[in-house]
Amino acid sequence: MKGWNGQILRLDLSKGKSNIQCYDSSLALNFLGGRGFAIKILWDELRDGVDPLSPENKLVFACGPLTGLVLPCSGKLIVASKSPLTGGYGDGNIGSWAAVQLRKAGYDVLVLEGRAKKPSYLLIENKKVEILDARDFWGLTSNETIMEFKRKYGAEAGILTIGQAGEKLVKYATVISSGGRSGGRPGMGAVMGAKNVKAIIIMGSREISVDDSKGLKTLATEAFRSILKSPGYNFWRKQGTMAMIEWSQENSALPTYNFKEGVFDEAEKIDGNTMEALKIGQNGCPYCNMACGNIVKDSEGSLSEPDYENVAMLGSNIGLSDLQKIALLNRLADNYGIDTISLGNVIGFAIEASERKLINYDIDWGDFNGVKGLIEDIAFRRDLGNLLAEGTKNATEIIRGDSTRWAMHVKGLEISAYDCHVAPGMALAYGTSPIGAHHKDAWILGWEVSTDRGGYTETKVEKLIELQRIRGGMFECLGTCRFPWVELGFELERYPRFLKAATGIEMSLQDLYTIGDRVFNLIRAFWIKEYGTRWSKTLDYPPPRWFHETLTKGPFKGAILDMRKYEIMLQLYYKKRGWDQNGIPKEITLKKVGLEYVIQKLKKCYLK
Ligand code: PTT
Ligand code: SF4
Repeated sequence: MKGWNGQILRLDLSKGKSNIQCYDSSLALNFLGGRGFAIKILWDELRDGVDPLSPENKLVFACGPLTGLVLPCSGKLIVASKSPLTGGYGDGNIGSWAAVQLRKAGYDVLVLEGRAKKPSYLLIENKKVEILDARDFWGLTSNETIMEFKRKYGAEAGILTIGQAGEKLVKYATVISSGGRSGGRPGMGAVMGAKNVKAIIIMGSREISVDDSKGLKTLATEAFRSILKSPGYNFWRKQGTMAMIEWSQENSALPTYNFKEGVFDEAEKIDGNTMEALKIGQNGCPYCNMACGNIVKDSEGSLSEPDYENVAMLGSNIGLSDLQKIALLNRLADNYGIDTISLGNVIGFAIEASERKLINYDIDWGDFNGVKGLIEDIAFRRDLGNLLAEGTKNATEIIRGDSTRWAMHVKGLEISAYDCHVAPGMALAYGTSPIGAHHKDAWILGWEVSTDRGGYTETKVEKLIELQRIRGGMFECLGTCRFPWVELGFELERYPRFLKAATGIEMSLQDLYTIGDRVFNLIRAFWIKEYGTRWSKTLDYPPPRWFHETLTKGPFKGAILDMRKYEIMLQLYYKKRGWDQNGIPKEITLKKVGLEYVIQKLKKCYLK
């Protein structure tokens, strides 16, 4: 095969052994790579009901056929596992030189199995694979770990690491890669910590073999140029995702006070313009000329890379309006290796619980020092931090009262930074996201705002499925960043051409969407198999707060989601996906997308 390396590197940490598995073209043609490979491996190999933090769970790092090629934004890697936060399928998309190096070392996928006997790090250098003692590095922040390993193995080494939160099994700990990139919101860092793996160092020296290297070069040159020439490019380079603060504020979607409101009175103090004034540098993933990482100095003078999600969740959502202080909290999250979205949610939840006197803990909106201390307590699982380290959904089971009404999650994964009081389509995107409440599979909000904001329409359901096919399907499987398309209007038609030049295989966009549907159905089957009789369509509902509490300010004052209409839209979504009224894929659908082998297991799990 060209384009794909055709090899999976497996490490059994319990036995201290590695082996290389060659896979055949049917895996590549049916699942493409990245998320497709990850869910196929987890479906085929995990025992039903496996404890996510046990040695039996597997942690998969999967590249796509475009990962690591000199093409725009191709340095992306999927990190996936059964999630300790949600109990379902979990993954994240991380920009990293480790992605490029893994492909150059000759592999498309790395699978970690078992558990190392002592804290370890993995050294992968082409065919040489070693499990080494990491006791000297255990307890270091992610940044310290990366610096140490860069000193030891050189600046070119691809590095993936966890911070202290991963070591302490915080349920929303992430994997951090060099340059402040973080991935795997549903606790992929905790799975790595449970395997006793502090870091993975990857160095490869092979050329990734492609079908038409000359053709690929021509396409790449054109593509990089087209990004540079796009009208939005200069502004994007100035603000990146931070421009979204102003947009969300204008459109009443900025999460404020634990998603009570969609506007924040002090939004200007935390927006992209304020960030521009503080900006001292720019960072990016491999082979990217968009470089969306904005570097600022935080309130202690250290460097931090605030993105929209980080600032909204650790700013307006917790009532904090000092951007440099927010940047400091963001740096702490990166250093400890904690997902900022879940973190901003659990902190907002804790402040609200304190306000309602459901917990005996003194913390208020915008209380920077209190929040800073709480983040440390979460990372090290101290006091209240130990409970919050379990995530909002689990915390409601201890805190009780009416806390389930304002615990902002779907299926256990905390909501990303878009309020949905007036966004039924976005609420459905969260409800049906394959990993719990994340925007990555279908950020329909922009389209919704510019078309039919309040509508619960069939067109909206169709748009949502289209976005899930492109974002959650095609991009997550190809192994490239979606931002050139999302932010700068880069044409989707370029991707089948890249794929043809890389692999020699001709696939239309429609073929790629069909793979996306296969992947989506297999992920859904995974959830249902794991949840068994606990599965219910209400798991596809957004949090009750948006149905029961109106906005009290902003352009949509008084607005609320309508549960009856949401249910109608959800049923329409199921129908279009070929799922039954409980959201379970029908036999005919599974056959249509080539997942016949799933049927028996699904029936057994759901009916038992
Ligand atoms: C992603 C989620 C996001 S989505 C953000 S900001 W965003 C937060 N970033 C965090 C961070 O930083 N540090 C931290 N400790 N926690 C963080 N949690 C949050 O994680 C990310 C970019 C972004 S920035 C986005 S939207 C796009 N996402 C892509 C995607 O999902 N797929 C794809 N093919 N391309 C994408 N391009 C963009 O990549 P998760 P990254 Mg991330 C520091 O990982 O788990 O998916 O959560 O990967 O390399 O940081 O790039 O406004
Ligand atoms: Fe990474 Fe941003 Fe470039 Fe995407 S646009 S590859 S997230 S730097």
